[in-house]
Amino acid sequence: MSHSTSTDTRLYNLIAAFKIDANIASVVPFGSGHINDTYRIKNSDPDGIDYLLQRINHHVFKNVPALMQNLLYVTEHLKEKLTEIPDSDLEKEVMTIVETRNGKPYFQDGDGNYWRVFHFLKDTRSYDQVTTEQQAYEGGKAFGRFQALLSDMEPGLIKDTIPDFHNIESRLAKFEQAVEADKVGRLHKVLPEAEFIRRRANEMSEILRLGRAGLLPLRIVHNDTKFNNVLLDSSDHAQCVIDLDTVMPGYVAYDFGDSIRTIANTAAEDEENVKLIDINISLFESYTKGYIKEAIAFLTDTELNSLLKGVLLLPYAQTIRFLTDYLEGDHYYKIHSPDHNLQRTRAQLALVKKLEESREKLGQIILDTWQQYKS
Ligand code: GN1
Ligand code: MG
Repeated sequence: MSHSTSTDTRLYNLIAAFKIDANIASVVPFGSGHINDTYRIKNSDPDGIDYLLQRINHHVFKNVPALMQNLLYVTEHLKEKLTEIPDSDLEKEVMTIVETRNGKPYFQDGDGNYWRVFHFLKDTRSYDQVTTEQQAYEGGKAFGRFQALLSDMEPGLIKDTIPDFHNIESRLAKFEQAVEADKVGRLHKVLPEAEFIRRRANEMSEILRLGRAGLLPLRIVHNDTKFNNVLLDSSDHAQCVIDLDTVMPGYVAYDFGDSIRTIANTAAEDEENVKLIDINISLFESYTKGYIKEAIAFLTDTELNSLLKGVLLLPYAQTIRFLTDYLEGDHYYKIHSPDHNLQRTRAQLALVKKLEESREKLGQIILDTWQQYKS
């Protein structure tokens, strides 16, 4: 194994634990995730396989063996389903997990950190923000199809990797605890934001109530459908859904809402100038078209009606999550400036306001799209 001297030899020792078939040219940090640390392992043979090495954040994902077992089940199921679809390319459309030399899907180092390796998907790209209708449409298709392919998976196989991940009542309770503790003395800076959150608490719990009443089915969903969790090929066609750590039972509206949070926003997730934050209706429409095209295979009427609720809920939940982390002293999300979580909070809050203003228009687009595919 040859490698550049500037690269941490610690990483090379880790890599040696995995069944990697490459002469390594370089190992460099990769991507913009807020939770795990990711590196790309480049093969010196341009035709050989490149790899993705990740340190799994075990403060966030407390049961890594269960998490990796989920990933094995999910990727196997996806591959099985795709073999039934003509022209599928399993290697390109589903993540491939590389096992360790001991046959395990992860490696634990001497410091207790957990590492895993995937095949790197070459000639793909991900975007933090959407710029074209085609990208939005492809994103919708990718997540709709992802849900459709998993819709016949045995839900009991999948363990909760983060319990109550999108449970808004539990998020609100944790937020109130953080307010109460005011551990780092930041509460006085965020009183209007706290008030904004409280005013909407009851309305935003509706998806949970519908679920409890048995009106919304729990399905295996992705739960982290930021647009940068879809890889597109060089001509901007969706190729693979990634970041499967939160694939767990949930409601389809969670995925729809979390996608719209990034896709229809005219600005970045953490935009400092909140005046730039608005809803791009045509990108919303394109995403909705792509999504319903695939999801119509399994979506119930109540689920269809829940999609708009998800559109409001997910940015609202994200506001709470960023603000809670800010109040607790920034232990969950990676931050790039001291008040980053406050900036993120305010940007997501501005997005909720804009979505509230457009809710009727957005609801109509969902219904019209559904009608078009039905007829
Ligand atoms: C985290 O790791 P990343 O950046 O894909 C978070 C999501 C949030 C997102 C906000 C496990 O996702 O839930 O929506 O940041 N993942 C986890 O950008 O908390
Ligand atoms: Mg991600």
